[in-house]
Amino acid sequence: MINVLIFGAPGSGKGTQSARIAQTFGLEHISTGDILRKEIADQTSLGILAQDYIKEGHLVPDEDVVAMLEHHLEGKLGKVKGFIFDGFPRTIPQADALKRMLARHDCEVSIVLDLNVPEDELIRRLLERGKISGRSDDNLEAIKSRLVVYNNQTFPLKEYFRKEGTLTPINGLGEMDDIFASISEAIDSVL
Ligand code: B4P
Repeated sequence: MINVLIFGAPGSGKGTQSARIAQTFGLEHISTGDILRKEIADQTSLGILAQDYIKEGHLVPDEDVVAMLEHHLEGKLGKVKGFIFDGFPRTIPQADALKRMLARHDCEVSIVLDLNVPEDELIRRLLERGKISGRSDDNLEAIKSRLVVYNNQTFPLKEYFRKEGTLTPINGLGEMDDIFASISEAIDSVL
């Protein structure tokens, strides 16, 4: 199995590139943001819990996101070609949990794509999307909070994956096709 993690700040292009990676490499796309938004739309108990965290730009508690992910992977681990994990893990406890889940099926993280984009461009992209997305967190206040949360809780994962030897920096600035070409080259190198 090949397990690709895409890592980057809000607005770095994780969702956009993950969809193409899934299609080109035949991987299952797991976006914890999309799953949570679906739970909110369906007003499940998880959705009701998650909606205020997301609106404020905070992370949903680790135990809830890990349980949700375990549920989504159930029956698939070891049976599909691989996964592209988009927006998970976002904290060190989540990274440890993913490692344990994969290890139970003799799998591991193959590569971590680290999309780098300057902060002013992240804000520009998210405000632009906010004009049409209807997302509760695509407004300036929530975006600023998401960036603080990213810097405090998610950024330390770079060092975690650097130590594991899987972190692969990708320039996330520029044309989407050019970024995808760099990503494809990186994934090809671990296939
Ligand atoms: P996500 O849905 O993961 O949202 P995000 O990090 O803000 O990134 P997103 O995928 O939307 O943006 P992208 O980089 O694709 O999470 C939302 C919330 O859910 C979190 O804040 C948190 O509350 C919760 N959550 C999710 N996962 C969690 C977890 N594991 N633990 C706890 N809580 C969790 O960029 C998108 C924009 O940039 C698009 O408009 C796109 O068109 C544009 N773009 C992309 N590439 C571009 C390029 N090259 N040039 C110009 N624009 C580009």
